Amino acid sequence: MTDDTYTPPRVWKWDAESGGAFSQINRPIAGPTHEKELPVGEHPFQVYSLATPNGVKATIMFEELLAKGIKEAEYDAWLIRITEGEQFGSGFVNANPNSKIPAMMDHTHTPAVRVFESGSILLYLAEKFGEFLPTDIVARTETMNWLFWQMGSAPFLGGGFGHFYAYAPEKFEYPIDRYAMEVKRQLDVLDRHLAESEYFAGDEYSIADMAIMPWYGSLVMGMIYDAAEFLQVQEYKNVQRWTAQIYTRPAVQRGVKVNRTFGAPENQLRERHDATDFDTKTQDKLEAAK
Ligand SMILES: N[C@@H](CCC(=O)N[C@@H](CS)C(=O)NCC(=O)O)C(=O)O
Repeated sequence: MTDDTYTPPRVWKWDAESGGAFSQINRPIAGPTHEKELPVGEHPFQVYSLATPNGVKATIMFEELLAKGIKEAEYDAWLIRITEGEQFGSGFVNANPNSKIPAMMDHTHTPAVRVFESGSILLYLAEKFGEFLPTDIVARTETMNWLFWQMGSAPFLGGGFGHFYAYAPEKFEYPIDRYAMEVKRQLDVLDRHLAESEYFAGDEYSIADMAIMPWYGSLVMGMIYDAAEFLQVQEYKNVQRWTAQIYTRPAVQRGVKVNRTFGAPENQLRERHDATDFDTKTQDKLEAAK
């Protein structure tokens, strides 16, 4: 133990100046901070998101459905800048009372149905269109096992490891060590399963793969937290094989660009309202960056 260990007071108080990458938006209370309606485009589905690992699960699913020729899955994707507190606008809070991206409205119903939590969005669309969720009870259950595994496990990667390794204002050995151990254990869980199985639910690509790839695939590709060497991600050969297989799918390549505001300009499509946006608007970004 070091000299600067913390003794919690009897009652926790909100210190708005606590620092760290998200200190400006973190609050101990829910609900809206300001009035702001959400925009609504012309398509049946309206997505409100940002291209974080949670956000791209939804846009990957839409692009996969469209790639199958399902025109009814057309969508508008609007940008929600979470570092600017746009998730606390009244319209967004109506779509997701938890103020987290991604959120979605299905306007094929009157009134429109709200869908929040990335896992709920994936399941809703899979059931609505009868795709990427096996009907056989064994394969369907295995899909759900891994879908729910992702929802329960990724907070240890993002909120635990990622927060203390990359975002916290100071580095402390205890939390980094604890969460590095847990993330390596999780990677080993995935690696052992993928040694036996092509995809998470067997030989069919499913919503479980779409949920897990943006977190654990991005981690083993060194795309999040700059932690590839620290976690020795090259050891997880089966996760590497599966990631390469998924990441090269054209629909995945499109989905990860939607609502992206960071990284290479040619990979940023801030809003998506039409399939041709990928050709024109990302190209504009490339030109602007020259
Ligand atoms: N369990 C949620 C997690 C969503 C989530 O944590 N979203 C983050 C971005 S990756 C967010 O919106 N953060 C804004 C905030 O915390 O205020 C899901 O899977 O949809």
